[in-house]
Amino acid sequence: MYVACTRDCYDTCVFEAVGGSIRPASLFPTLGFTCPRGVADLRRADSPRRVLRPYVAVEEGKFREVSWREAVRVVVERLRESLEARGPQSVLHVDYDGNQGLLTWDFPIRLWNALRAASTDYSICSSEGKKAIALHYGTARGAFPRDMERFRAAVFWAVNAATSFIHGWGIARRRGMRIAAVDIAMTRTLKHADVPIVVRPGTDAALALGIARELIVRGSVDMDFVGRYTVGYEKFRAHVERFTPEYVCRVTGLSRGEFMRLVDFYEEYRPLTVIGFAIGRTLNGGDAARAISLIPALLGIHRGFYYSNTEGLGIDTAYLRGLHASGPSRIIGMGSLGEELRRGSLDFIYVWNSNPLVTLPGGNELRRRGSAFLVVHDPFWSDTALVADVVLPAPLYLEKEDVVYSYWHNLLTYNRPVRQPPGESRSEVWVMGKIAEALGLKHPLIEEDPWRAVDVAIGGRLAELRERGVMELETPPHDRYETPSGKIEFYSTLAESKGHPPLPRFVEPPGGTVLVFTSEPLHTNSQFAETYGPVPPAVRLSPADADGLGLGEVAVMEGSRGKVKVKVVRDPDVPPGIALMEGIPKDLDGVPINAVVNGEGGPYGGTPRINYTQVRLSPA
Ligand SMILES: Nc1nc2c(c(=O)[nH]1)N[C@H]1C(S)=C(S)[C@@H](COP(=O)(O)OP(=O)(O)OC[C@H]3O[C@@H](n4cnc5c(=O)[nH]c(N)nc54)[C@H](O)[C@@H]3O)O[C@H]1N2
Ligand SMILES: Nc1nc2c(c(=O)[nH]1)N[C@H]1C(S)=C(S)[C@@H](COP(=O)(O)OP(=O)(O)OC[C@H]3O[C@@H](n4cnc5c(=O)[nH]c(N)nc54)[C@H](O)[C@@H]3O)O[C@H]1N2
Ligand code: SF4
Ligand SMILES: [Mo]
Repeated sequence: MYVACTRDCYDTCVFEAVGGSIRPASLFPTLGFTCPRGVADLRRADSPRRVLRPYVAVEEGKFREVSWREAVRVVVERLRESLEARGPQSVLHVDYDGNQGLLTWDFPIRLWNALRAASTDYSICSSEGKKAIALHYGTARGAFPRDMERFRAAVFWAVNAATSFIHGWGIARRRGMRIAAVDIAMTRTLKHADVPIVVRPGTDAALALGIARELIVRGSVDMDFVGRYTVGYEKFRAHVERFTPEYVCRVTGLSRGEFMRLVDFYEEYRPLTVIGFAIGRTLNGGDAARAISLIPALLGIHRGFYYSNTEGLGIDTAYLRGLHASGPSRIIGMGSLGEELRRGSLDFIYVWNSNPLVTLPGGNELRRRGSAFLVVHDPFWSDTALVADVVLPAPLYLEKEDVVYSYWHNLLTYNRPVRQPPGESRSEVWVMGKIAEALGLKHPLIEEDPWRAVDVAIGGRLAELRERGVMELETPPHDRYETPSGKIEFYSTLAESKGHPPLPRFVEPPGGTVLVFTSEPLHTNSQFAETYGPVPPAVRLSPADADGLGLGEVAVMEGSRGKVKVKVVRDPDVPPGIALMEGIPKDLDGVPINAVVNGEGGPYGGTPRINYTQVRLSPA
């Protein structure tokens, strides 16, 4: 029996389950190893921080245990009131990738779409880069893990793969691939790279366009490939003209030697470029993703990048979410939940599979939400659950049946429970059914059997998957491009028709001290505090900056939204002008760091510019 980890993670490890225990499968690409979270999963399931029963708040932070019947009654009474008094636009569902299962995340969205409730734009993580790359390639799908065998080198660009993507990293290392890595600080990933490149935040678009120009100047472009598989090359060539090595080095902070080493690396090894989701969360981030993704096209490599492969799996998540039949009445940017709460436009908020109070810019406003009613369905007492009006217990991925895909590899897994759901925890589909029933909601989206919907979404292969436990999905040919021209569009006609610049652009960042985030090995986003303790609220600064600002061990960090109090770590691996944080901590007073983080969305997919938050640090 197999179980796949459902966390929001590139790797989607597949485990073999034997007699109530799990071990990482020796299947490619899990390769028999996993991360510190995967190792702790079974132990964590028995944590005292689990929500075991439904609760209704009696006052803030104090809860009364209730039956499911009572909890559903309270939820539905309030939901009906909101719908009747202020319409479905006042009802918001906030859900993300806490569990990537089709029945845990996608299918329950149907309830809210059937009601025409407001939805978020799902922009927090990867949508900026996904939409940006699709402007040139039709979709963002790139190389699958098996394709790594075609490459003898890799560039890890804006991805702390040694920490956040251990199997992609592991395959590159085990295969002895040459490695280049581009980041804003000397991360663990860069320390292990043959060619480590440290740039200033938000300048990657200039670097990528400069690499393109230099490859063109050197005559290293595969003109046969360009002729057969691309359009718009001449316009691109003219566009990159201004990205001279001098200009690129000035804005990125690289020496000429470093810049040329990276160009040499591309020219000599024709590497796979792994583009991290983090790129979409900075200034010029969508444009950087566009420009980086076009480098392999110059070198004659079909889809020589990896960003997100979801669109290459043929899974119809829109169908599961019911978007063919009904949809949200309005969409709220994930970076502007705080503003929305302050405007008082929301009356009822239903959260599952995410912990917005900690993970969304301005999400801490959920603590001061006025009369808005908050319901949270989660396996743990998350920070959002702790301030909710109703808390509902959810089973973990090890405790329910589901179908799980990956945004990196092409294995589809049928998860069966390895252990009993504790207490009275009930699945998302079950809760959705109860709410619909109590509302008296009759809608074809609700009436369709969930497993039938899954079967439709995965192309009628559910019976086969059930039998096999795990199966490899077929992936589309690399040289098929879903653009209007059917080719890679250096000059994007899709961008033009959407009013975006047809060629990737670059605007010089303003500078100042920039708060940037990098992932951390013991937590997945806000999860695992109950197992490994809270994420330390430490900001890493260059010793020169810390001394220059006269900082002691604790500093006040102020952004445009407010202030937080953090620990100061002097770290020679961090360049001046950067405040680097590992993970998504709360500050020394328990205020989420996201209280000061930039919520402004990027132009293509709306992803908040979390990694370009201008801050001021002062002694506490
Ligand atoms: N251990 C662990 N693994 C995880 C997660 C976790 O929390 N913990 N989270 C999962 C999730 S949801 C995601 S989205 C991914 C995130 O994983 P990654 O895609 O690796 O993203 P981050 O770790 O946020 O950032 C990667 C690197 O980008 C760098 N960076 C920031 N701004 C810039 C820039 O302007 N230019 C360049 N070149 N680099 C920049 C940061 O310094 C950081 O080291 O990892 C997943 N895997
Ligand atoms: N400052 C800053 N903020 C960031 C980031 C950053 O780098 N810096 N990264 C951003 C990124 S990339 C992402 S993806 C987001 C992630 O933001 P979230 O999606 O909020 O991330 P998680 O912390 O993983 O929270 C998932 C929640 O789902 C719950 N959960 C797990 N399994 C299940 C289940 O089976 N059922 C239900 N009902 N719930 C379940 C968990 O207990 C947890 O409370 O954070 C973003 N926020
Ligand atoms: S969090 Fe990622 S690396 Fe860890 S078990 Fe899950 S999929 Fe694997
Ligand atoms: Mo993410």
